[in-house]
Amino acid sequence: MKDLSPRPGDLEAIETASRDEIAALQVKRLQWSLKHAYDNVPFYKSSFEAAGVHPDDLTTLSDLARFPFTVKQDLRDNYPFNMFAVPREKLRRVHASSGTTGQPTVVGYTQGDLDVWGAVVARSLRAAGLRRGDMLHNAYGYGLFTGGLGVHLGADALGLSTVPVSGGMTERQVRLIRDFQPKGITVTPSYALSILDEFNTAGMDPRECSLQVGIFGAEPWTNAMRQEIEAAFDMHAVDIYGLSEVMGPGVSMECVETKDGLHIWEDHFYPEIINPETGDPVADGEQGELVFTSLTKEAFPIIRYRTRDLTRLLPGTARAMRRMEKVTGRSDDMIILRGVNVFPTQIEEQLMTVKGLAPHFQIVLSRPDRMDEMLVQVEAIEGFSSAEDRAHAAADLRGKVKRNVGVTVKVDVSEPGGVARSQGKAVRIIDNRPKS
Ligand code: DLL
Repeated sequence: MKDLSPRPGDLEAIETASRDEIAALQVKRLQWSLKHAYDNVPFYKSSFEAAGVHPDDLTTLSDLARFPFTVKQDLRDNYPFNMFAVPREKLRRVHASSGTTGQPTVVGYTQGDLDVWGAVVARSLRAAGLRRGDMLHNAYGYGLFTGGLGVHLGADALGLSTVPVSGGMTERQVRLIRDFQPKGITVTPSYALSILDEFNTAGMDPRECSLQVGIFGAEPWTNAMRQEIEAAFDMHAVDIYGLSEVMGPGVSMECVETKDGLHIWEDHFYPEIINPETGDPVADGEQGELVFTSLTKEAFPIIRYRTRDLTRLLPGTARAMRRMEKVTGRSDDMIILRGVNVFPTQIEEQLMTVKGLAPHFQIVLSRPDRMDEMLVQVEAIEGFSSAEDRAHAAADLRGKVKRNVGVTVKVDVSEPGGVARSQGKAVRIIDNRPKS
């Protein structure tokens, strides 16, 4: 793999600032953001008042813990535009969640917000090793989802040659990578695996392609998956994180030279980790739920937003700003199977160590006999798909999940191609349990 580390002069001043400088900037920006939200969004005025706090009460970073949380339901209750702090005409962009699980949530951006978003995504792409003039194949979906257009903004700000291919039409993805020779690809890790399959189907060696770095996010993925993708493509694989409510992609980013968790762009997004049960902040280094407060957003300030993503905060390494550990899962995705907490990423980790299995998987939950059951659907790779090989792989995976995750599961190994493919965010859990 090529060395993509930054050269002297590549970084912005804030990326090497002292903790004191960062904290001073955060206090100033938090004061602005709390006041902006309170003065312009009736929801925040009433939620602050109900909690007995006023924006003037914040004089140090720890005062933030006195302010109330914001949760997804608050955004739904204020559908579509009541969370905005600027008149509708000041919006230059609106994005929204797909709304498949209820009322969609809507977010908005002023021109100033789009400029900041472009700047943090540009910083993220640079942390991945891309530089002005490089070509980027952007396979995140374009549309209401923030992935495609968010990355595109940052790629423009950095000065990349962007191919806005979006998700889907996998054959064409491979053809364009072959013909255009991009240096980087932005895509969900699960869709990257579909693209990888397509390389093999087309009889092309992915290790021979031009890609030097893949920038993967929008869904959880493991370090085991990183190794698999890096080996298959002979390229770096780095993690990008974000969520629409806070901005979109580019809230935090892993640096290609260290690959040790994601640096949070703390000059724009203030992170906290809380105990999800009590809501109390926990110390850096401790696991819990990630909470964000926006520091500079104009159209859609967000105060103490509970992401439901589970991680912990770690000190900065390649950059001054703190890191968050790779997100292992969302509290929403946690399966409680006979008293044991299981995340899909734990199944992924085990699956990657079983010979003869492809990295695609889905988990089907059912309750045949008042007891929950988990079926892991996986598939064999070519050359390992005889009935005997598949039975062997199933037993191996079952044993590993039992020993290392602590739960008994059923495993179904299908022929190659048997598991549904993702073109964006993978659907990992199919819940067929009766709704209680
Ligand atoms: O997924 C934004 C994004 C686009 C991030 C492209 C990175 C790349 P939402 O659709 O609002 O926004 O979904 C946000 O996706 O709360 C996490 O649960 C999950 N997520 C995003 N990035 C990662 C990641 C975009 N790197 C939700 N690792 C978040 C694990 C991630 N989970």
